[in-house]
Amino acid sequence: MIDLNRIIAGPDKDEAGDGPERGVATKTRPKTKKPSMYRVLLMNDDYTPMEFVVSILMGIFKKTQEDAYTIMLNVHQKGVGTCGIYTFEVAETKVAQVMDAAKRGGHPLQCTLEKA
Ligand code: TYC
Repeated sequence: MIDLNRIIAGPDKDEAGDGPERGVATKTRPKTKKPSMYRVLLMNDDYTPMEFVVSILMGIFKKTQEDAYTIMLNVHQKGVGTCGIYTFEVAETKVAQVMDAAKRGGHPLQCTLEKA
């Protein structure tokens, strides 16, 4: 049978060992790049109840009650704080879940993400 690849690209090995390599480069490197990570931030405001923020941190960010209270208090005192660091899609989903819960609860709570 006629090998079309040899006709088009030439032999893929330098069989004679006396010339430049020919053929199509097919070397691949394993896909091991680490995904970019994103920090999910919670903003303070004067109206959202502390208990609501704690419930968000427990329900959406899977924090214990103690950790949730600590994070909430940190945001309350400093103005902004980190809820967690995730891949983009996870971070984006959590921000959307917080904003949706805040809207449904009638609270002005704001949540954003930034590159970690
Ligand atoms: N500052 C709010 C209050 O005093 C509580 C609060 C904490 C609101 C954290 C938002 O991200 C927040 N009720």
